Amino acid sequence: MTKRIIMHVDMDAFFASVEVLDDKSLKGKPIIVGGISDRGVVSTCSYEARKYGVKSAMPVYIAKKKCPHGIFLPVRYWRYKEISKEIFKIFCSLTPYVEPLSIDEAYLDLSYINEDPIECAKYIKQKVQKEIGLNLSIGISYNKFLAKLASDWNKPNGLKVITEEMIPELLFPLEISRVYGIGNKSVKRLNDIGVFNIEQLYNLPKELLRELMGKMGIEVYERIRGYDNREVVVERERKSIGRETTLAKDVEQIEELKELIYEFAKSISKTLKAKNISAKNVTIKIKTADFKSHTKSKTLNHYIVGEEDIFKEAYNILENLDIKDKIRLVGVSMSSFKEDKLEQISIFNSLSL
Ligand code: TTP
Ligand code: MG
Repeated sequence: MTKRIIMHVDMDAFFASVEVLDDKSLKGKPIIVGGISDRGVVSTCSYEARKYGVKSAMPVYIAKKKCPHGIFLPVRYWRYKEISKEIFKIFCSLTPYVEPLSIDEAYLDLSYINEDPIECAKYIKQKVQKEIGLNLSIGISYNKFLAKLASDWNKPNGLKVITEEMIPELLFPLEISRVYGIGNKSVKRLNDIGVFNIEQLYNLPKELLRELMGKMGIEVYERIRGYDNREVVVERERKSIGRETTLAKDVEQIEELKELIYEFAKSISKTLKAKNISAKNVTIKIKTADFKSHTKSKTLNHYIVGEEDIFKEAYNILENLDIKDKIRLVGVSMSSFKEDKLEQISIFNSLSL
């Protein structure tokens, strides 16, 4: 297999950094985001608060003891999600091979880009800083395990490359819990036999690891030797793309829905185009005043993507529905997608910072 270039990107103190972004007076302060009642737990905290020993998943009442002057804020998930979407757009502007891991973290496979990975990392860092105003840490290596380890290497605002020559020595001093696949139970089992760091782990025979951790033991044995063939899995496309709404007033005449269906078609068409796909299945969903649902689908013999086409097909299905009751909800969705070829682009020529 040819050598891969995998990048792991992870926002710094994500929820807390978004809070600072939205209220500049919080900058440089110990921010603790979480359930604000004393019975809640900490979601995350700023690096200033980490100095006092506050960390994710810690009960808030303990965080208050450790950092009494901390600023405790509630979780505003919708806002983090909003920012996350913008960040992922930037990742996707570099390569279509993006695997989201969580709201603030992703793997990118750069193997197919003819650009220097460090330049790519700088590009992402600058773009996220300039367009959003946040920092992130980036790790680059030849597999997922090492790329993730690298992004965590010198957080916050870190950038670390791990090459083949550095393995295994670079890993030796690290605690075994840093190895993907070694959870709390395995840590305990290994500690019990006197194994605390990766060097000690490295010296264990494969068979013993299998006995201790089953199949995962073999994976761990390979991982610390620099073998990890897990692919970057691009998020599967949604099975359908659609829009629906409950009407402000129940509707009797289909014609009254014409404008709305056109709006739906326009919006769906925009999403399809952004995703570089077309679709050949159109579905209309209706809920009548008696709360009964009706759906009707049609599979075309060609793929469509334009708003006019989607509107024509959707409205046609609607007109032919035999609905006697008043309509209280209407929806249009498209499915059965065809992916149009992903074009590999030279980012530095086509996108300016
Ligand atoms: P992380 O990336 O683990 O943490 P972080 O971004 O806050 O800090 P770091 O600089 O170390 O990457 O998680 C991302 C977000 O997920 C985090 O901001 C809040 C949320 N989260 C929780 O709600 N509970 C948790 O236990 C963890 C670990 C994270
Ligand atoms: Mg993070």
